[in-house]
Amino acid sequence: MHSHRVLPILLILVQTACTRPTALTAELQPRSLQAVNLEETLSRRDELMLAYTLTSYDAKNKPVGVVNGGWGVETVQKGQQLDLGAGDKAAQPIRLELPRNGRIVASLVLIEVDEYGKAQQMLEQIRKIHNLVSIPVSLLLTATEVLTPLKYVTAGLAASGVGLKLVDQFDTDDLLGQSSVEIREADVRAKKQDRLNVPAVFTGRHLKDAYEYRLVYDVKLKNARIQPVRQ
Ligand SMILES: [Ca+2]
Ligand SMILES: [Ca+2]
Repeated sequence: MHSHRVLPILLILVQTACTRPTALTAELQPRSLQAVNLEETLSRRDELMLAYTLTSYDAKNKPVGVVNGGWGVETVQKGQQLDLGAGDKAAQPIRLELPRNGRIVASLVLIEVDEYGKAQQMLEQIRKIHNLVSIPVSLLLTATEVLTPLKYVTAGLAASGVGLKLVDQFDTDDLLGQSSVEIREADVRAKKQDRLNVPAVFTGRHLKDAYEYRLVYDVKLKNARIQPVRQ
């Protein structure tokens, strides 16, 4: 007869143990962009877009989630400084849960657009999938070789269903720079670090022009309450 009284209490205990009340969520936010020197000096303006991706891996190093964001197309002149964190030129942040004992890779690419229509088409597609979590295509993201930030971004967009023909547009001519940073859950907990500020300098040559862009982005870690899944 005693077992009837014990059972409900046991059930509650089991439920509590299974439901993790909070989990760490990583948020990627582009902060600022400075056009120190343009890629296209003759026209005196560059048309820019950013594509960025968060990719998460579980404790077994299996890719488990991916989200994408995009910004642009914006025309800039030499010396111009853009605030990407707020205002009418702001870039929208993307968020993804950091798996327990796993990691997240934040990746960004800066593109100088030559085919405006194609770039707009691509950004429209990215806007539709903004912040939607997709299951990554494991094959593309579990390679043993070191992946470039560009590969993370294109794999992320492909996983989210953005047309590969559009993704192919990121040819090397247009790519001004790429940057990645990795956040390991164990490190975050150990150091109690909640924000990573990443300055990236992109330099290179295109024909006779030497360009230089300075991009700052950050990855904030937040405790997010995870809703238990209702059965
Ligand atoms: Ca160009
Ligand atoms: Ca251009």
